[in-house]
Amino acid sequence: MRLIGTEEACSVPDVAAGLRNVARTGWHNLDLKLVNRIYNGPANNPDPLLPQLLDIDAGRLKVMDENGVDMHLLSLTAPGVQMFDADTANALVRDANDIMAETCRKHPKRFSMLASFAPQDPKRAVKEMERAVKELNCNGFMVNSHTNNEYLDQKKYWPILEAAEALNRAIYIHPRAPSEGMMAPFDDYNIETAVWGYGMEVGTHAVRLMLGGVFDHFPKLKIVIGHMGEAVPFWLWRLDFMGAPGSWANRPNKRLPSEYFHDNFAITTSGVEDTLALQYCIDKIGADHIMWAIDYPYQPTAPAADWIRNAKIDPAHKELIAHGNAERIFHIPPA
Ligand code: 1WB
Ligand code: MN
Repeated sequence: MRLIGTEEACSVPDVAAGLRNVARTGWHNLDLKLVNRIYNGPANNPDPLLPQLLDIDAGRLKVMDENGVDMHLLSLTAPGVQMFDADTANALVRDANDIMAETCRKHPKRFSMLASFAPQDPKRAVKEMERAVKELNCNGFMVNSHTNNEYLDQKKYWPILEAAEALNRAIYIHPRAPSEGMMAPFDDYNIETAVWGYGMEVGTHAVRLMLGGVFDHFPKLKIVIGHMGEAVPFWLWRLDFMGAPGSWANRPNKRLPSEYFHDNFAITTSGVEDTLALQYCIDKIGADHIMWAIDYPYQPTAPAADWIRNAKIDPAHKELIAHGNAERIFHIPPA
């Protein structure tokens, strides 16, 4: 069974150096704890994640080979370029996309890529998105949730959504730590990252897109979220009850949240190796909307690969989740 991991993180030297500089500003931002640990460690004792993030060749291929993983859909790791000023972010994003594209060209059967863009300047973001599809042949886009505490439902970002729809490429919304307005109860418990805060952040982003009426304007726009749907599938019944058109929330959405979720979203399993949760998602949103992912290098490859191979689910569903849906949604040629 072909295995395509769809949320596999990487970095490039200039972005890592840029994050090291950001870590040294003393800016009070919830992502800085993680950025400090990974990018600003002592030179003689770097965080072990850093070399794994930077290796998009032999070392990574070895781990993939040892575990029967056919392909990584690469993406620039969180917080991407979203903590830099617009000019720095734009220069870095081109560099990162070029480097990812180079490794995809070198190993076309092993790597595919989600291109990044810098939402700080939507006009230039659209240019980079167009370049990434037309010149780099990217498979989709990656964005790390909020940018300067703003979400993509805000009108100034709609050109980005419009471009993704026109280019027929999905936007993967990966987590970063919750935005400033909801920092405090995550900060003191150190739960701003994958343990809890990431899911709250992206779940909120997804709800804002649905209730903001974004998909009424961009009906073909595809959004992908990880971590078994960041709890949104579990919440759909209540979202419909409380977030239906004309209901309490009184948002401009024309359809039910679950209708948007079905038509405009797909999820990945990244970091959630829980067969019961997977079966629930299959029953709730359909096996054709779910893709397998490891969350390399933040989670180990062996248990993620063993889990999907041995999961007691319908074998036809398993083929879709392991590779079929990724091939369709991310334009990856079948093996
Ligand atoms: C994730 C986890 C992503 C971690 C990360 O990017 C870090 C994830 C900075 O769950 O997608 C982490 O540190 O556990
Ligand atoms: Mn991840």
